Amino acid sequence: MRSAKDFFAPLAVGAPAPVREVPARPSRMIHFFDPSNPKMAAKVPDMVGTVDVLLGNLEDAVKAENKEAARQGLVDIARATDLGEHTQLWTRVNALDSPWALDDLTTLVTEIGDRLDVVMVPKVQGPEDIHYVDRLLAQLEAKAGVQRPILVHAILETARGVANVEAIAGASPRMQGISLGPADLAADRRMKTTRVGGGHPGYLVRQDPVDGDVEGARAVFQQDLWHYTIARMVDACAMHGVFPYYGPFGDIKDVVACEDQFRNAFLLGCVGTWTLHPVQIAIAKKVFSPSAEDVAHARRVKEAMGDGTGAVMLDGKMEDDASLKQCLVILELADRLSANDPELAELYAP
Ligand code: 1VU
Ligand code: MG
Repeated sequence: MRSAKDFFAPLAVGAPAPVREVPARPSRMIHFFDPSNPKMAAKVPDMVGTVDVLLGNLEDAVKAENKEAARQGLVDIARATDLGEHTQLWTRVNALDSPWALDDLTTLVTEIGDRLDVVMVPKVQGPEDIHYVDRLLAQLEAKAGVQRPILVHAILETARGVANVEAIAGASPRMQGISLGPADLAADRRMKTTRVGGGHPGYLVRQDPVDGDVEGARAVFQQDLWHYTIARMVDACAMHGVFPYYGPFGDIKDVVACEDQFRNAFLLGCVGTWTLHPVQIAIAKKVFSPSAEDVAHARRVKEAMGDGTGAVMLDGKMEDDASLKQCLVILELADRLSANDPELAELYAP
């Protein structure tokens, strides 16, 4: 076990000092693109400023024969694209047990380490995976003269990863966040779904029989397959001061269910989601930006609560310091988003 005193010391001579707090930059949508796909790559410059995060994906969804082209494509895009002030550049490298991960990390950090904000690591099983990446990144940062530490984001997509989620979240000061990876997780758990995220019509609760008539009409309520994992991930992230995210929603055409899934995650504490197709970007922006009504209500509660202690009645409801704290979460988020987005600043204006 590392001493607490050493936790914030660089892991290689010449590497930048670790961050003490994860920068709370907006990351409502982590937009995936395949840097080896010329059509997608061509769209990247126009997406700057319209998404919070552009993520050059090197892992699953990139064909094995395109792995090297994707890696080089990301280097070229990072060098050629002005990302402005408000769009971050992330990557998802290949799994640590794959033949590509070492070259992914080595090439990206030495070639474009100063442009990369976050490295997403798939299929993280436990803190040992983060420790490995932590040390390697420090060595590469030192070699390349990178001035600020590259942060690490873990995907929660194995049963062992879920069992270790608290240890993963606290494994390194580099930890930026964790995303739910429902598709690989479902396979690893031997769930009997065949989808990428979202619900399942078979996972339900049925109303009790009316007057004992089991054949009669009874309402069914579809349940959320992901509630347990998201809630557990949110707690682990909150405990360690890192950010939780929903992951992929594969039914691109079902924009309604996509919005529902994103909103469930938002309400439970997630700060953002992956977007796999351009159509999901506006959904993520809408869901992960608080509504004007919630912001106005939060402001009213703050005003009514004065010094923040005691209890008051507002519209027939009791408000106290606990509801005030929830309102402050909304107001802090609204302020952060408004700083980057004049449209939201206007929407949220008192
Ligand atoms: O109009 P054009 O032909 O010029 O362009 C197409 C298409 O190329 C483009 N487009 C995208 N541009 C930027 N980023 C994207 N992610 C993106 N996706 C598509 O938009 C135009 C319209 O596209 P489309 O509606 O015809 O869609 P396609 O059939 O071309 O592509 C659909 C898929 C889903 C295949 C594509 O969006 C995609 O590959 N998305 C990323 C998938 C991904 O990253 N998967 C890995 C994360 S999920 C995971 O790991 C667990 C399952
Ligand atoms: Mg996966």
